[in-house]
Amino acid sequence: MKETLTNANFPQDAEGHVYHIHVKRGQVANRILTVGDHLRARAIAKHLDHIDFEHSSQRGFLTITGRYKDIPVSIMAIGMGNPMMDFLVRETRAVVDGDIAIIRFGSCGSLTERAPPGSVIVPKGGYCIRRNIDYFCDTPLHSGIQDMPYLISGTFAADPGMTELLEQTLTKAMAEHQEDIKIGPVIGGGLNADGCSFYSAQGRLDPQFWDDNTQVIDTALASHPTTDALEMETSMLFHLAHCSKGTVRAAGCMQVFADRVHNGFIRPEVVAVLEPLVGKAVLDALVLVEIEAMNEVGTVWEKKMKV
Ligand code: R1P
Ligand code: URA
Repeated sequence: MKETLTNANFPQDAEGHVYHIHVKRGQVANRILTVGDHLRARAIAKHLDHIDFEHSSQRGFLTITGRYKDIPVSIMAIGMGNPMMDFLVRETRAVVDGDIAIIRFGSCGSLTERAPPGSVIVPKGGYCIRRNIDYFCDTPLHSGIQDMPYLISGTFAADPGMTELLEQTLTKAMAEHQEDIKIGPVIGGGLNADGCSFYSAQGRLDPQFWDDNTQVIDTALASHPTTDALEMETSMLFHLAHCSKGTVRAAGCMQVFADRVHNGFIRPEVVAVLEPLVGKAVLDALVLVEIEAMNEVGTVWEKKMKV
């Protein structure tokens, strides 16, 4: 940590940089495309008209801000897991004026034959699967849930309008794709599940650990039979948007990497075709979202008058 921070409740430095993402007002746009992987973020940033700002924080958050089709957007890589999404949503909320539209573009495991590796899932909502620490601890504090190794939450809806736009731009991009490598289809209308772990909470068996997770996917599907995707951040994004008092709108899509039905995995040459195409389609959807952009005076994307 290099800067002097004030306010233990919401630490910021003297210039207004937030603690972990290390951006200040005017460096993040009202439209945000977020991914887990830094290389994915940099590859998508190649589609921008130009880049006005780039910063990689000490805590591993990458922010790239510029314009796409002349509209200010930020592409932000956050790493993996629910807490990273919490940092993203809260710290960007603190430095952006007005409403925010966030689309996450991740990778996932698929629970449906309809979405093999190479396809893209656009969930209409999501929920969380959490390892129940009380089940595994020496002396449980809570009665009633101590015999459940995993807790399945209720659902949070994605923004319906943004989700529809995303499905449209993705479907169009897939239809226009003509290379030999087969990708698609786009699968919408189902749910995403965020596991709190890539391993135990997503039902991966690991003999090195006590996990009691052979039933976790079936248990989740019993409550949420339309679950298509398993990953780690998108449901948290929907949850935080739901709790943002109406100021954050969110949608998400994920490229299917892991086939959890037949136990397969996507090949690198398919990712090489799929990822840039989906990234561009997400940008196309993001700039169509109707949202009032903040006053650009003093921002990194401010258009300077030629003198
Ligand atoms: C696990 O491999 C990671 O991949 C998925 C999961 O949500 C988790 O973050 O998304 P990203 O590819 O965006 O990181
Ligand atoms: N990301 C996940 O979280 N799970 C998978 O199975 C694949 C990608």
